[in-house]
Amino acid sequence: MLNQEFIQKLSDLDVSQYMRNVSIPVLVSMGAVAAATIYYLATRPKALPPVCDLQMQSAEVPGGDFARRSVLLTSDSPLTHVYDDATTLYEFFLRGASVSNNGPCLGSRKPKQPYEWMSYREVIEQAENLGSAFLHKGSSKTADPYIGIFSQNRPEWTISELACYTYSLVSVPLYDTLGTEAIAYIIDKASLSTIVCDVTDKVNLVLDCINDTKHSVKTIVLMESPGASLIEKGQQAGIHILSLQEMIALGKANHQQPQPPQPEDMAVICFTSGTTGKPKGAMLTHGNIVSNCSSVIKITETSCPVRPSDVHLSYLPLAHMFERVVQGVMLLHGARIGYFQGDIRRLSDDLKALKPTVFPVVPRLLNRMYDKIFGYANSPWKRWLLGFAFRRKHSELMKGIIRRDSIWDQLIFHKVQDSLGGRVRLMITGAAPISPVVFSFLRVALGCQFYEGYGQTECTAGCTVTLPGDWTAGHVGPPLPCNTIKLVDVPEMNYLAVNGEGEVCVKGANVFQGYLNDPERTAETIDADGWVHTGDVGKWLPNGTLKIVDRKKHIFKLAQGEYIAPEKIENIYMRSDAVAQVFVHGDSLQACLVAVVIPDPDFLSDWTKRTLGLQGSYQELCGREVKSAIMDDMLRLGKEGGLKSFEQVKAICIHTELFSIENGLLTPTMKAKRNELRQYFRSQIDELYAGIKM
Ligand SMILES: *[C@@H]1O[C@H](CO)[C@@H](O)[C@H](O)[C@H]1NC(C)=O
Ligand SMILES: *[C@@H]1O[C@H](CO)[C@@H](O)[C@H](O)[C@H]1NC(C)=O
Ligand SMILES: CC(=O)N[C@@H]1CO[C@H](CO)[C@H](O)[C@@H]1O
Repeated sequence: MLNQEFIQKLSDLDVSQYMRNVSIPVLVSMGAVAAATIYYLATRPKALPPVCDLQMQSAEVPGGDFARRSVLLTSDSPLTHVYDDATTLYEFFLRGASVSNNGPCLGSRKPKQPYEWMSYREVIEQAENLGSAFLHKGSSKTADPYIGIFSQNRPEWTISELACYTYSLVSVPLYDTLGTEAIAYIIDKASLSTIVCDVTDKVNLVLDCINDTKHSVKTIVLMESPGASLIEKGQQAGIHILSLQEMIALGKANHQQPQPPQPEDMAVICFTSGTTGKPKGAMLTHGNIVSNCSSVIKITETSCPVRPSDVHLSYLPLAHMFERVVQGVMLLHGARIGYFQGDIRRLSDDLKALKPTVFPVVPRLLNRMYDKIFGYANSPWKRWLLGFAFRRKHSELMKGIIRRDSIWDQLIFHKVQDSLGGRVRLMITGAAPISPVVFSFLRVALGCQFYEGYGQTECTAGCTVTLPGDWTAGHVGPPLPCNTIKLVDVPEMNYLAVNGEGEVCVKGANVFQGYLNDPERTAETIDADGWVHTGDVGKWLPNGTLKIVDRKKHIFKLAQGEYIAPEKIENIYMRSDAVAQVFVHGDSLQACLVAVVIPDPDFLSDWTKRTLGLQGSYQELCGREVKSAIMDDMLRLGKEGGLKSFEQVKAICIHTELFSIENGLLTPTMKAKRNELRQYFRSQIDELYAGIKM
């Protein structure tokens, strides 16, 4: 759900300065390094205590299918909520208002201005008015509960969402990377009658989607003032277009008492698109989302409790459950949510203005930070120093010490910490796997509690998360307290539950209610006993944590009978600075693998200058001479990453257009559409194989 452009722009965070200012003169000799080490050892603070015995982080549930649960639970029944007065997202806001004593709730800023805040009460009041207007326009819990929200993250998004919850209505996020066809499908599938949009372009997009005569849309609420021509265009399609302000005034004049939801009532229909077929609308209840939030709270309650003084920067798409859960945790505790300006290129400026304490991230952003830090450590001395500082702080981390005030922070890491505002104390990465090397390095460099979660929309974003105290990388932690996990045999890939390996299946309070009006695909995902089958292959580690090792679907046999999991190989090759994207291909008719490689437009010229002494434009460099150098680099990384020789590619070709959602080669969740890629590159692939045979 994170669109391509968005993710690419994440790389524009102002990390370029990190290494330029390393105070080299301070550390002119080894003697100084030794002195610094002694100072650092002398000032070392206390360790953070682990939440449980780290040697056994999950427990087997009786029943014979080797399912496991969190050891933070005292019984086998999953956690549903933490606070008795907060069992729905509506109650989350009320509790936030009370524990913060009506403190600041949602904030936004204009360019170069400080953040301006709305209090909890103001948010709740606006939401009541907006929700009353939804009812006035004909929405109701029983007859017409779905409200579309089609907007970037901003306070009005959250107000619209709360307006739904206040009257037991259901929010249905839309996002533009879905494409018009999918949006039209969703509007129809959910029979949306009201859609809240942030800008005129999105209203036009909706109007384009539904321009046949039969459609469900009656009202479009625009967060800005609609122009006369837009209103007229709406009228022609039988749709009333009005501004959010007008809508709120309408609700104020027709105010209704809140009709709060129950935990088992629907809260969100979260549409996700798979690698094939139409989008699927996962139905999530208040109870689902509350249970997931509660797990996060349970896990961090001693090590890093969220308080009203905490601040979260909202920039990851709200259409994604990951961000929604983080927001829920903040609101419940009366903390503040500041929104980015809507332009990811200004994120670094927003970070400095807001100084968040909680910062959720995605691996792509972390990879870029890591690459840039090392990219600017451009002399052997700086690299050595960076490595040395990392090892010192890492050994401290392994003893449970997390801090930002060591000599290494003052000399080296403070730049990267300052680029996030300097106050971040809690980070979570999710949505995709992160390399252990990058994760460990940034944990050390950022000096805050930094967790990795794993999961999918069908279990409200998460089903495992790493625990406080376990600062090792290379696993995704034990099951959340709100769900159990079992691994199910995948015999064709030789993964067996008795060996602690198999397809990850999840059951618990966070598991969704099925896909909206889609019993067939619901049955494919959630079995009769309530287990969601994720398609990921996992392995239990001896200390009860889960490691994701494979994917069930994308696997094939080479001609000689060896199984290949191409995504694993691609993830390894992608660590090359020169490589932005790679598609590894093979099939059972071939004895070896080939790949299509897209060199990295941002990094290729640096890389060729460094490794080959070559300069030139991207297009020039992508000519023949870089190909073999890139392939050598990939093979080197493959070897380091433990690939067997048949898992290494035998030939590659260079392509210069990134795979994207727009050109149909990626899903809106940024996963490769392997069938499409195979067809698209058919002739290149055939040529590569022909070249190998000769
Ligand atoms: C509907 O949209 C299509 C494509 O956007 C356009 O070609 C067509 O003229 C539109 N029809 C109406 C009735 O507006
Ligand atoms: C848990 O086990 C894995 C694999 O054996 C290991 O890498 C990791 O360090 C362990 N975690 C802890 C906290 O010991
Ligand atoms: C935190 C969150 O986003 N919610 C999910 C629910 O549970 C885990 C815990 O964090 C997943 O990462 C997701 O983390």
